[in-house]
Amino acid sequence: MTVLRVVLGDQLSAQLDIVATADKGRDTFLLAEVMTEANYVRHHVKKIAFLFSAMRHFAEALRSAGYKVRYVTLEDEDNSQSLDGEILRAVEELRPSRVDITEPGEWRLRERFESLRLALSVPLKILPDTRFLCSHTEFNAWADGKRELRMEYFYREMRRRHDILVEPDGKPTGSQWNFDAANRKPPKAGLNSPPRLSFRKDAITLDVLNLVRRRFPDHYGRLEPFHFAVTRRQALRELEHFIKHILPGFGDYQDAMVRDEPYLRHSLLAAYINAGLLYPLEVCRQAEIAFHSGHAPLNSVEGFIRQILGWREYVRGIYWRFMPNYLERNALDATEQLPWFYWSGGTQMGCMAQALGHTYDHAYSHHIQRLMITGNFALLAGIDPKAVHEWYLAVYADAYEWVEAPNTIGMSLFADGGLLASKPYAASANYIKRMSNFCGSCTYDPSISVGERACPFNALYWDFLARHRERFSGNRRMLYTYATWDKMDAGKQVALRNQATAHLIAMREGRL
Ligand code: FAD
Ligand code: DLZ
Ligand code: SF4
Repeated sequence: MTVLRVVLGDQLSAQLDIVATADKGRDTFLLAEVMTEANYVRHHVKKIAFLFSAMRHFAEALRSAGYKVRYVTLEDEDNSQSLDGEILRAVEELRPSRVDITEPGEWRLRERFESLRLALSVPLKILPDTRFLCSHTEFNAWADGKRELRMEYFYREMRRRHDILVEPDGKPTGSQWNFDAANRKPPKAGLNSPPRLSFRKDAITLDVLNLVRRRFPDHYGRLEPFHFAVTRRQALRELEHFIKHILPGFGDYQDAMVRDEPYLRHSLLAAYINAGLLYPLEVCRQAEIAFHSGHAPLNSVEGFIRQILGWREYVRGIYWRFMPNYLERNALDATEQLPWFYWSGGTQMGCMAQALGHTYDHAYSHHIQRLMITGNFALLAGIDPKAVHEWYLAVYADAYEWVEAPNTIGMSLFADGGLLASKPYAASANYIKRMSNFCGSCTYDPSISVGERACPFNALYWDFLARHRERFSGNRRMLYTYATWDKMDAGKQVALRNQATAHLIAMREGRL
């Protein structure tokens, strides 16, 4: 039996069964660069370049290991420019007895492959994606019958199941499951990003950069400098660098934001884990070893592992459990158009300009900037969740719908009505002022709520709470906030709400 083995751009993992069970003599791998994947959203040019270069390097690695590979480049004359088109074409030309594919990370593609079955003359087998540490069945078994799903309890079970930071008696290492309280320090003076690795561009990457420059001139983002790892070996060096030099300080300043410092103590590993160059379990194990060897403190290691073993697996579970209608959710009836400054970066709001600038330049901004700056603004301003979702999916090198959509629609915008988060991540300028040094050089003043120099986050925050009073005032975690609102005199409340309307008008007119 000869098998056509399809590998998608975010499945570049030799440990997957699609590779591990291949027959070198008989089977052929298919990898295809196609326009339908490259432009179903206006992907950041760095993301396209990273994936195409990583795909080409992965194909080379397979060839050097003795496998047959059919690699279709974007500019190949006969390229049908869709994944199903390329599978059909390969089946026609190579006449395999079966097509195997690892399940895709997005609902959209799974549907396409289900339809493709009908068009194919040979069977199509969809293999599970075993890189994840919780299968669909395991997630559903955990979630079934629960009134409320919360990441924290899922995470504890994952720690036990994979025996990570768990003592022989089943108790958590350090006697606590979660050290988050220690990980919310505001930035200290001079906090900056330690030096990061930058990888030499070889001929493959240079070719890809030229291709992207030529074929995606109207896509979002700055292409160069381009410093991404594009092979597993390079990604492993990035992991080693992180564990050795950065992980020890990961926890303390996890939530801090600093002007012109996009990375701080974050790992930058999501793009590599999501594309398959690193395995989530090996990343967690390396972090755990760093704790046991005394190299990194527990608040950093536990905090880091929680993001991967907890959040990453949890959001994937939520995505597949609640798709396809998850993308349609709009529990807060948010209908504002996405302001143009999300793409252009042209806003006077200093914090937004910083987060948007990092995003444009690096196809990256760290979690708190995504959640508490760009996400928070979209939440407060009532921007249409679908438009926000499409933006996040396009602009980050690590963005794939299975992970991006729950983070955006659920965590950030509360558009899923609280499926993912127990309360909205809504914050006024107070939070941003405390956790960053952005406000010092801003046109707006974080301590002013009404008037010309009023920071938009203030009135928009109170207006958001007032607008959604019915939904949130009974939430135990928001009682104090509503009590503060209720204590304000009526004149101040009206002034704040009028100011919020003025901010929204300025936003629509591109003056914010
Ligand atoms: P670190 O801060 O170093 O964290 C370590 C690792 O933990 C990450 O590499 C990632 O694999 C994992 N992780 C951390 N937080 C999360 C989370 N909330 N969900 C899932 N995994 C997590 N992450 C993506 O991988 N792709 C996305 O498209 C994406 N979109 C997001 C959109 C919004 C609105 C928000 C608020 C968050 C989003 N995240 C997304 C989660 C998180 O912001 C990124 O994983 C993280 O910023 C990537 O940078 P890093 O590798 O330096 O992460
Ligand atoms: C994101 C992406 C891009 C930009 N291009 C390709 C491509 O040309 N070929 C391919 O196989 N995959 C690509 N991808 C990744 C897919 O979109 C990804 O497999 C789905 O988003 C599912 O996670
Ligand atoms: Fe952002 Fe407001 Fe601070 Fe300016 S003053 S940086 S808009 S929080």
